[in-house]
Amino acid sequence: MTRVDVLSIFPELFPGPLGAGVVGRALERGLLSVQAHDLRDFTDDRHRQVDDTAFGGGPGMVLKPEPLLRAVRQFRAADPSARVILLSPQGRRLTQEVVRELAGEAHLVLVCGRYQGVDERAREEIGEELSIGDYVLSGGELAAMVVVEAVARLLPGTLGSQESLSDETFTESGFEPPLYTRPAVFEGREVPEVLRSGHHAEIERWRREQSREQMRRRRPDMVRDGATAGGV
Ligand code: 4GX
Repeated sequence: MTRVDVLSIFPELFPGPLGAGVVGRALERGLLSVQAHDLRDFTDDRHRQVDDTAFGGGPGMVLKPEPLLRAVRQFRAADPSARVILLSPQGRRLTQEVVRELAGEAHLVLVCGRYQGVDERAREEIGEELSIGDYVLSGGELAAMVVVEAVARLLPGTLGSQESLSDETFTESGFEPPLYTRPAVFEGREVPEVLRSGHHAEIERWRREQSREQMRRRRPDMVRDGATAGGV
């Protein structure tokens, strides 16, 4: 993934937190570009209206199909290989496996809904939905940022890309082994001897055991005999 276009009624939220740290550096170095577009720029009425009430009644507003699809069609026409994804609690769950898949795409278009959701016809035409988890946000923008952050750290030249190239299955899953830095003794609590031994093979083995043990205890669903599930 080298290019991300985001469609939102709050484009000013970007780059936001993506401007700092590993992703911020990738943006600065031009390894990645994130461009936010204002959905209102794709309206054609005086009031630049992006939402309307729901047929059938009920509370809340719905994003109108015309501006959304005008934007999405324009992105697709400019780049037929662009992968267009709607952030939605009803989407496929984002896992590290999905993150790796998306890192292999050249161009993502992330569509951020607001309100009660988007018109079903727009949703159908977009075709792909992704959820960052089973909870309800008030808009797709933070979810889009989560996707970009997770994917960007796998891009060549970033820290996460080093990790994913190694076979450190457990650390890539987020189950870091216990980490220690100086001092060797803190308030009477010592750093495990093996880490100070200088025996790299033993250290590696200890770290794997620790990561696996933590995963077994806290996320047994991610452990399969000898391997890990959940996409890592
Ligand atoms: N993971 N939300 C989107 C509005 C909406 C609803 C349906 C499209 C279809 C969320 C999540 C999330 C709240 C973003 C509802 N847009 N997005 N918004 N969880 O909760 O991605």
